[in-house]
Amino acid sequence: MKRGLFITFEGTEGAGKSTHIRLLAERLRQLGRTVRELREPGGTPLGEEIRHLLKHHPAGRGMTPETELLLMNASRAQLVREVIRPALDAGEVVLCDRFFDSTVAYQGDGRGLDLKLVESVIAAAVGETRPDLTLLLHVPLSVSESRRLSRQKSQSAPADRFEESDRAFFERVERGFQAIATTEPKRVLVIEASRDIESIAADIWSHVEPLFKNGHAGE
Ligand code: Z5A
Repeated sequence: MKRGLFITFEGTEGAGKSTHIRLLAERLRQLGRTVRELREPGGTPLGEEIRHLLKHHPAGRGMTPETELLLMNASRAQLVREVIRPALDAGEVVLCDRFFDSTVAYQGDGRGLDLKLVESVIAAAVGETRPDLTLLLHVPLSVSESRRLSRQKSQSAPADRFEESDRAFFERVERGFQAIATTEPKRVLVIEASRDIESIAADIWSHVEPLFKNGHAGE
């Protein structure tokens, strides 16, 4: 069976995930690759509705961590089956803005849910569909906060339940991401993302290009 390449981008808010997915997708398309840009939660019509519930809907106020865990993974189960698996089977490159590592970091470390429970729900959502490579963009919390504030000033963004969390929550999330990188160094690469955009993009490309040269990604 032909198989594409599945790359996920992780990291705290404003770390640059969307920016670098866009730049990498452009570069790969120039080389003739078919690229899917996805985001989580979301990425399917159903998933986008779930995203709205999770982030913006007034009914989400008071959402329990368990509900949050299940909704994130309901969106993911749909995305994996409706989009990611067919795209990979067709030999495409799938770039996803967040995937299951975010659940471990946010619902596990951030919200304090039992990590075994978190992992079993993730397993039900993704089965054998796992990223080939995860790029964990790391910025200090102060950089994440200032990028968020400048975005809030420049756009009239709707209230976001996650952005209302306190600093201690984001510190736990960050520690969660670092623990994942330590546990899975082969899959998860930490990219220092407080540098200029061009240097980060070059760094990312230096990790992605060999995957194509080694014939890892078919099309
Ligand atoms: N969540 C969860 O709890 N559990 C899960 O399982 C999953 C998600 C999948 C999704 O929010 C929320 O869901 C998220 C975690 C939770 N909540 N939080 N917090 P989202 O998708 O709306 O938000 P995000 O993933 O955090 O994305 P973001 O805020 O848009 O950040 P980003 O994509 O990493 O950054 P960006 O948009 O590329 O850049 C942000 C700004 O910084 C922008 O103006 C850029 O031009 C600028 N930027 C980027 N790079 C640089 C550099 N290098 N220098 C200067 N400026 C830069």
